[in-house]
Amino acid sequence: MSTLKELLARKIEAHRPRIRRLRSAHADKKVGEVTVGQVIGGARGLRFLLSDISHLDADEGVRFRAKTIPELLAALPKVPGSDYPYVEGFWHFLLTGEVPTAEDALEVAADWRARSTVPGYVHEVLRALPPDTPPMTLLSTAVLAMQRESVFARKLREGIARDSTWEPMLEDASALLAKLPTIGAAIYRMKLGLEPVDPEPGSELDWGGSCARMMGIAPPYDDACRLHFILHSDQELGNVSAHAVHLVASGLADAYYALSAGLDGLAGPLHGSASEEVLRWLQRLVADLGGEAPTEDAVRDALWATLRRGQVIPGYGHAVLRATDPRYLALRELCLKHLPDDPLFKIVELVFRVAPEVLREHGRAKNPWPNVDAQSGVIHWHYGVRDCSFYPVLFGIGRALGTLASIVWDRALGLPIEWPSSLTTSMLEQLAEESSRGESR
Ligand code: AMX
Repeated sequence: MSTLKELLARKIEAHRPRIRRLRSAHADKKVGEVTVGQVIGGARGLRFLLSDISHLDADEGVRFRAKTIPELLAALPKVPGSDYPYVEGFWHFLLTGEVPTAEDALEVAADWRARSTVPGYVHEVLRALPPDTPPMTLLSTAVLAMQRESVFARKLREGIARDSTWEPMLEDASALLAKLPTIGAAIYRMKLGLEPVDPEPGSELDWGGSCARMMGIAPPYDDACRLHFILHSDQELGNVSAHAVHLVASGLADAYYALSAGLDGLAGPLHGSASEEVLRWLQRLVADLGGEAPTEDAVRDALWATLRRGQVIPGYGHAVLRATDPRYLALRELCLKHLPDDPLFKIVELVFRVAPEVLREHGRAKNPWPNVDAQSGVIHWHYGVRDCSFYPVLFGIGRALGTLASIVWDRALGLPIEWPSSLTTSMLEQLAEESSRGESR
């Protein structure tokens, strides 16, 4: 057994009594109330999911295992020669809540490297799809195509004890994570007409660095990948992709089915493909300027023109956050270090200065501040990733970390199949009337 798995087994044993006690002694305690607005408003603010992997505060942003992003980046062991941590160490941290040593990170790195080769049939499946198939569809298809490899599904068929299901879930999660950069890079290369490659034999490169290299991009893009994957890993459990993974796995579907579903959820423009929309929006602005230097006034006009067309400003707003996304700020720091003079980054900075005030004046968005996607695409663009439709793939690779860690814990804690109740419109109207009558009495 690896030291990570041993540590995780101990953590799970220590955690199980807490859940058993909550179930047996406190199951009827109230967490909150549900309003009609929440039922028809996307369950916003409804606290009904359990996740110890990450938590999102409206003002402070995400905390991974109780650490803010700056705390996390400071605590995790760094890749030698880099200011950024091993994603492998982050995986250890997400699973166990304990800050790993460099040796712990290297143990995961060696495990993932050993399983990083993607079965040949996956490349054949991808090649069989029409050339205009979007990269996100290719990623989700590749993950689903590998479902036949699932150890979890096989163990279930063989009749594994419920308490032990987290072990094959961890096995599948590790096997999948090991291959995701290889798959992502293969999709990127395929769109450029290049053959897929495996990580270089004998290479000591970490997961993030290896993804950059397989895409054919030199350092410091390695750092951009490391940071990007960590920041996109999770954002509590209610967001579309994380919830989809958790929901599908709650029916005891394996990690391949669950992650593929989560990636499908991530593909929408209000969620994971907003970074792609941001890049398109910036390019349209540059084209409209026809060589003129961008100014605050030009950006303001472009923002208003977008809003007047009834469209959203991509990369701005958030379902939960009510402040600038700290993930945006972490990526901005990387931009200021590595690409301060990039023309698109300069426009992103202009948008940052103008958009909050425009959105406030527009008066619809509850949060006028930028989210992670306002900043991420410009980094990939700078390093030569010109196919914006590929950006959500990079988001998806990162999102796999948090969501797969979550479903390992879901099985460890024996969480049941999810089924919140629905109401009809008439029932809601009746409830609303009864409540109004009660208030006027
Ligand atoms: N530009 C213009 N209008 C916006 C807006 C934006 N960036 N953000 C929200 N609004 C509008 C909504 O469309 C809604 O309009 P309506 O009253 O006509 O229906 C109104 O403001 C209230 O919405 P909200 O409660 O503030 O947001 P929400 O929780 O419904 O949606 C989100 C959140 C992210 C989908 C929304 O802010 C949005 O569409 N942003 C742009 C797309 C984007 O950046 N998505 C990425 C989010 C992060 C991620 O998942 N990667």
